[in-house]
Amino acid sequence: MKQLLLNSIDSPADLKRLNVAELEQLAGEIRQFLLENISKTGGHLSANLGSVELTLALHYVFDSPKDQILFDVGHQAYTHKILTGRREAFTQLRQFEGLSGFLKRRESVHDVYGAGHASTAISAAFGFAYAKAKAGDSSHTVAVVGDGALSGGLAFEGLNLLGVHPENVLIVVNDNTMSISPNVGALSQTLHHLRTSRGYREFKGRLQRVLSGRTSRSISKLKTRVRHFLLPTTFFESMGAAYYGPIDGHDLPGLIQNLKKLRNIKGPVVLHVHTQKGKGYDRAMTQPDAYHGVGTFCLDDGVCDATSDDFSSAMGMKLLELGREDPKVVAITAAMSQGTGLQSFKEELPDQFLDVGIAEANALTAAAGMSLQGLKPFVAIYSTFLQRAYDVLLHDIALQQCPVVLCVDRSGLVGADGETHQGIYDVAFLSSIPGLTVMAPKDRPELERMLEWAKEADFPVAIRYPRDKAWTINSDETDVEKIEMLREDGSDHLAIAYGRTLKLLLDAVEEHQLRVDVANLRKILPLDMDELRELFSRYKKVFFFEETIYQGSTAQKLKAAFPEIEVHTLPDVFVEQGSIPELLRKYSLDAEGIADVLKENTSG
Ligand SMILES: Cc1ncc(C[n+]2csc(CCOP(=O)(O)OP(=O)(O)O)c2C)c(N)n1
Repeated sequence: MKQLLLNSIDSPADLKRLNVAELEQLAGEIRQFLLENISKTGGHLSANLGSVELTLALHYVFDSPKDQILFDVGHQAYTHKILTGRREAFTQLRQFEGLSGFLKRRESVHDVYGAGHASTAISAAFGFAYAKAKAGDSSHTVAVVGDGALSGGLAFEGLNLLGVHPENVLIVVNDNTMSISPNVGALSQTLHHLRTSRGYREFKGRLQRVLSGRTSRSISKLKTRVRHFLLPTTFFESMGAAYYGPIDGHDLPGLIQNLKKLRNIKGPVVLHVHTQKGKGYDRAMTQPDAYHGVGTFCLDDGVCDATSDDFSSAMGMKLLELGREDPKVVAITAAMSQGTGLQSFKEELPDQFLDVGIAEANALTAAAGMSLQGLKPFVAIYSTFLQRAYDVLLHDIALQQCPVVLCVDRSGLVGADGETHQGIYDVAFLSSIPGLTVMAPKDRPELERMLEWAKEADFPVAIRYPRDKAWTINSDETDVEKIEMLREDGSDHLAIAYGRTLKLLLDAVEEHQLRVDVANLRKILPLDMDELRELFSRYKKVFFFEETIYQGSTAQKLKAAFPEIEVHTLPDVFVEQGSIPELLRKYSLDAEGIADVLKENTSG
């Protein structure tokens, strides 16, 4: 398809010159554009295919950036990026120094609020509207929130706040029935009921006919009154917001008409929009979860099956084995069963599996309760999303010494998702929690042994592993709580690391034939200072490498205890997007960077 209209759209103002038929043509062109580009760069496919008309209608009716449109998570905002002057940057989507896959204030004045993590838009929109009301600014504030993001506690807190305030916020609930996997929870059932209730739809139709001709304000009031009389109050109404919908989120004229009507209603208003995730690409429509986030792929053939050789899958397979052997093992996810490798567990042992929705603190607190009743919960969670659960980890799990196991996936650099998703802070915040044991395997067999070991532990354990292929270094059987010597050839230099960095360190030593002894730290919390002191005392010089920010790092603790050692970490910054090798290169934590440090110190 030629992109005749799309090529003339460089800002929302260009959009406003089009009529509805042209907008519909543009929606088709945008879908084609998304498919062509995402298949070449990778990115979030299904959510973006599903939100094309909704985003067009929002930019058609509202006046961005004066009116502020906040997208929750931001992974579904590609059409917004296209319409706000960033079309040509899509060849560099999610690439190093390229266009972000999420919303970023630095990237455009139209990205009024940055995002990457879910469920923030309603609270943030309240904040915008509150401040604007104080300043006498009458522009509109819109929060676009998925049904999945609504399962997060922060979204409920936002609604709870908004419902008793007069601030004008339009919340557009983009309901496609999917989180990444099918959405879960009671609210998801409520949305389903609203979408499918025949009585309600017929009633709406009749009411619409009766009311045609009245002003939108009086329609709104009358509708709510009649609806309350005939039907149970919707969830949103009981939270103090006016509720409209559900409407078809691919019907541009309907969307435009409704948005125009609702933009002038005072107070919090919810517009429930029903969309289809993956719309316009058969494979994504039938498997929206497999096409949620994709790497590069061929449009004719679709994406290949997910890799089964990474650390996430290795964790999932081992946990499945433990779950088969012991019915007390429970696997818990916060809406990430695919990404954390729990899909097979979910299918084979559904009675031992729990998806709590995008609710990380809820996952950990529920696990705490289970563990005190004799179950053995394993919570598989990305490092970046564990940030949401810091308090409950400290207050519920560590303080009470609940024997919960945290499988901290994608710890370290994560690549193309960028700043919002890097797993480089967990060492720092986990270190500040007393009573927590944190392990980091060097390879797949060690991950499996740590999972076995953690299953028997009667205290909380976190096992952190990277987003990477699960390699095997050896099949060592020594105590996983002790430092492992991997190379000892009489050198007076020792290099020590853990996890991915250890693998890169070994690569560096082998590729450059460096004469350095190598040790695997394995247990990064609590550090056994006596063991370390004894080890370090045998060497003239010790180097420590770690893929995390410096503040709060193991490196910082080691440096404080042993000032003579040399440590290398990431700087204390928000690390940008790029492939993991590119980022490791930039920060000299790849095999080359490590080799440079060691060569400089060991030559001569
Ligand atoms: C706090 C947090 N946890 C998990 C995620 C991972 N995640 C990204 S998108 C998504 C699903 C969002 O579903 P929904 O809001 O319905 O949007 P859709 O993709 O269906 O359009 C999840 C779980 C996240 N971004 N933030």
